[in-house]
Amino acid sequence: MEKRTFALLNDKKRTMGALGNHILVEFMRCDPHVLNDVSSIERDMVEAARKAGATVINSTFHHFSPYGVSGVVVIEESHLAIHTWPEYGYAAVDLFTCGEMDAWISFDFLKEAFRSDSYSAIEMKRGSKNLLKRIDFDISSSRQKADEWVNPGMYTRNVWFTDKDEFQALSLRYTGEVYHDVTTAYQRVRILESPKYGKFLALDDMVMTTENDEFHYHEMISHPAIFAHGNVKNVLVIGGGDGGTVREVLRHSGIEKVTMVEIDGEVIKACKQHLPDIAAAFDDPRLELIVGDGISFAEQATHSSYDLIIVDGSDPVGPAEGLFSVGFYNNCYKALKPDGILVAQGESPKFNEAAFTDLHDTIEGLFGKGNAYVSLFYVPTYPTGMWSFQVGTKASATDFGHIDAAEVEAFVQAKGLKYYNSSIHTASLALPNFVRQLLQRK
Ligand code: SPD
Repeated sequence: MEKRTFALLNDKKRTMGALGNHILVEFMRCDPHVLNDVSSIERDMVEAARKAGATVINSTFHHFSPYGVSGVVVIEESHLAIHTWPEYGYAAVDLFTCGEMDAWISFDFLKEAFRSDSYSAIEMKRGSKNLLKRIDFDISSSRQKADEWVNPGMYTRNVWFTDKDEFQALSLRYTGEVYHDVTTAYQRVRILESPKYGKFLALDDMVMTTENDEFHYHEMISHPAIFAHGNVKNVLVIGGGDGGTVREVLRHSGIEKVTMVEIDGEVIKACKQHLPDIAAAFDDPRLELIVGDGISFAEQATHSSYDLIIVDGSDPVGPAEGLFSVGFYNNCYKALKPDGILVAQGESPKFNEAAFTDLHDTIEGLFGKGNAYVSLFYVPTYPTGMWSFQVGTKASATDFGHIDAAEVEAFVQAKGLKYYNSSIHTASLALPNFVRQLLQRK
């Protein structure tokens, strides 16, 4: 039941006889997820100001760990400020305005945005002119100073996108630009922008790929397996909706067919529109693009049909959870030709140790001891920066570490690769002792 309380401490005429008008708002019983999402709160606060006709000057918002957001939107008419306690479903909001702006419009907008069904507000005049005396003072010297102080290159927004678990996080400062924000049946699909890493794709609150470091991931998920196999023609990619993986696979002229199965068409749409350099190969005639469930696809796939299966899924929460199950990998195993190779997004040995080791056990269990490999590489925009691909080779004769170095280097030069080369191929299989111990812990 919606509950509201309002108290008007002053007369209705907003700033009559006063310098400003202040509405102190209590939003209760709000959606805690909304109250913990720094980017959507900033967007809503800015929008609330605009809806009331304010001119927005600037905004700064901060996410506290583990939860809570504070922020302020500076407007020509004064400011809107907030602090949230998601764990209580509560937000304290100040709407401070000068002039004729109607901040109740902002109030109504935020009430809907935070999904608050219990709220109260107190409106009061600030700076009663009866009590104040106007002072004439010379402002020319301060104008001069202001000109000296202004730093036109200064970046004043301080908004951070945080990809985290309970204990650690990776934050990217972002510009506040929201290029795409759609919630599908599977996840929230966003394209945001970071000054350091360019535009990036975020699924729910996880960074998937950024313009400036995507090549680390996409080169390493594709080329090592293709070179280790030596004769890949038919490839299945599960996931990979941003298109980076198929772009890299299709660089190889020997590839005859790639089937890509992505569950969420919105990811493909968003990336085609906003990350065209990553989603660059969707028109390649060798690609069959299926929007559908990769888990069912693998279940129904013809046995012994693929040279290479790549699982380019997100983290094991939400729609990608099934991409970490034994049943799914068993179906992939069957769909591989007798000399086929499987490469899977393998999580991080420093961030999600359980998912990392469980996947290794699954692959080793299906492909056999000695046929399960871990390749480590670095992605600056994933939590901890250390990430893995996990590999299973169906034929024991295939040594994943063995490549024709001259052939790899010629390819690297011809295609202008930025991460993968023949030395990286070998080096990525060298594991630190703590990772070896993790894998041998049983
Ligand atoms: N924590 C991030 C794991 C992301 C895996 N997939 C990224 C998709 C890039 N094509």
